[in-house]
Amino acid sequence: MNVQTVSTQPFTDQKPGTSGLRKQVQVFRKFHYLENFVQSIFDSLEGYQGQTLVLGGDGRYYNRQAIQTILKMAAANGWGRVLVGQKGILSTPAVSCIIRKNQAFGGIILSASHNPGGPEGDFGIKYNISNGGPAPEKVTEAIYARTKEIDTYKIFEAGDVNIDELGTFQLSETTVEVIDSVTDYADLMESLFDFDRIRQLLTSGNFRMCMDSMHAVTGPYAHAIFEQRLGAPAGTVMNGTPLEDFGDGHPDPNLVYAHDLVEILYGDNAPDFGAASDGDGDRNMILGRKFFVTPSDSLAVLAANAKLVPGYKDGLAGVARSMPTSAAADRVAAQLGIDCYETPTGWKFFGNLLDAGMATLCGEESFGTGSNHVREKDGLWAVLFWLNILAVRQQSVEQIVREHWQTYGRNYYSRHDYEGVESDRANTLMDNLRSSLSSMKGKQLGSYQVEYADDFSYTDPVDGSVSQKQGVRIGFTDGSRIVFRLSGTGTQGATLRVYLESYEPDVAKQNLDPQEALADLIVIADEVAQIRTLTGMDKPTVIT
Ligand code: VG1
Ligand code: CO
Repeated sequence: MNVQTVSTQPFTDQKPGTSGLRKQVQVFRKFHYLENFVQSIFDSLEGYQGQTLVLGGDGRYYNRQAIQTILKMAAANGWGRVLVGQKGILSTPAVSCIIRKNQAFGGIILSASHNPGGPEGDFGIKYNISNGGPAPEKVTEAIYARTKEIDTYKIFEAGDVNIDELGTFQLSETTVEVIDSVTDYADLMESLFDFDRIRQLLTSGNFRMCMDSMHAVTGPYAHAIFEQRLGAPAGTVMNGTPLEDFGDGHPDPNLVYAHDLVEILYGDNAPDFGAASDGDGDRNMILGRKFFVTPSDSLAVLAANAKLVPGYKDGLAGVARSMPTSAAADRVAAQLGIDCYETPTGWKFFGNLLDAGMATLCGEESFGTGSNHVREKDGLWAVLFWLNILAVRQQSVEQIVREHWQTYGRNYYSRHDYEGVESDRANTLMDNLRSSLSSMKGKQLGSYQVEYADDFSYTDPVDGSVSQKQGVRIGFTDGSRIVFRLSGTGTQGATLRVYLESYEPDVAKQNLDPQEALADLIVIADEVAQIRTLTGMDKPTVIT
């Protein structure tokens, strides 16, 4: 057998962040960099020999090369079978679906999600475990520990596998199956949603939608689901061909980066419904005609309407949201008489709750929503969920959200990002905040009184594991809140995220622009954290 054991030296910077290891492409191309990390994943696992690995990525630059390397390393390390998406394409939720369907041992997803791609952009690698979800912290810590000690990796010497055609190949003892990227996932969607009803809506002539795949991974999925299975007219999906540099775009589905879609939905003769998804297909943005649905509200609306959707008709066991996500879902949960869990940022914290049957729907303010159908957030799933609700309720997106606010009140919400802050300055800002926490309780800030101030710590109710320092929260007596944390997905400098939220039960006051409604809190956030002084920026780089 042609297995080579190659000597290598550890890199010191292979610590996985919120969602896998993300670095600039030029870092990943350093000699042995990718190999070291992949071998560290394998070395930290037990019992995978002879088992199945799922492999695919979002199609960004370096995806194809990385797949060839990983296939040969999987063969050298004794995996039994590797299922790889055709052309190397698999969305994050599709990987989760395929792991579960095939009882695979795990999966490797090549993506830096919403970060830009191309030779000058970013690349990333995530490991998912056998439940289909992101590796929990215990696993990522073990991988990181291994990256600091690794001295050899194993690779099978062979020519490249043709991943462009479906088929089965042998690499040493390992079977490589090139599988269709879309079918399993599309079948799962069809099992959850009322496709007949959605088809009626989309072909009725009275309803138009527009889906922006942002030149990223969901293109083939969206074409197959919306245009083929659901009969929407050709052209419904825009930017539907995955490109290595995402057409020079930033595949982050928000009002800033999904501007093509925003112009259409806010333009003349706008369609009824618009949606966008991110680089690896796990996030979504939902728009109505001239109307934006915040991700926090989206989760709450899905929860409140879940019984209208076949896959959820029996109701929800519970809901879960990440800490910075607004409390809109909590209000729905309270009304439904179910639990609402609050977890740290990152999908990996939902896995145990989903596995234990404690939560059915989960969501994050960062445009991520999902359910127990897989163990990842799922962009197209959220779009289909909305379409199913729209088809049943026969109302506009705006009507549905406004009625929701009438019933539950409105949680005004906004996130302010300060990108590219010098790391030292960002750390100083967080340290200062942390040391001021103990004296903050009871303080009057503007017209707000501090009810609590802490650094969020989470104890997983299933396995008891504790995750500390997950973000500084300042909560006020009227339910308003400011949260500060540093991003764990960036690759250059630091990104400070400031999350602002207030609650408005009065229908007459639910029509403000969130920046206006949150204006006082924005000023307070700057005062307590000295944002402008410490970052040297006078305004956020991105507001969502
Ligand atoms: C961001 C979001 C977080 C999300 C993560 C991965 O993390 O805030 O909610 O889970 O990205 O999403 P951070 O640490 O930068 O705030 V994705 O679509 O990049 O896999
Ligand atoms: Co993503």
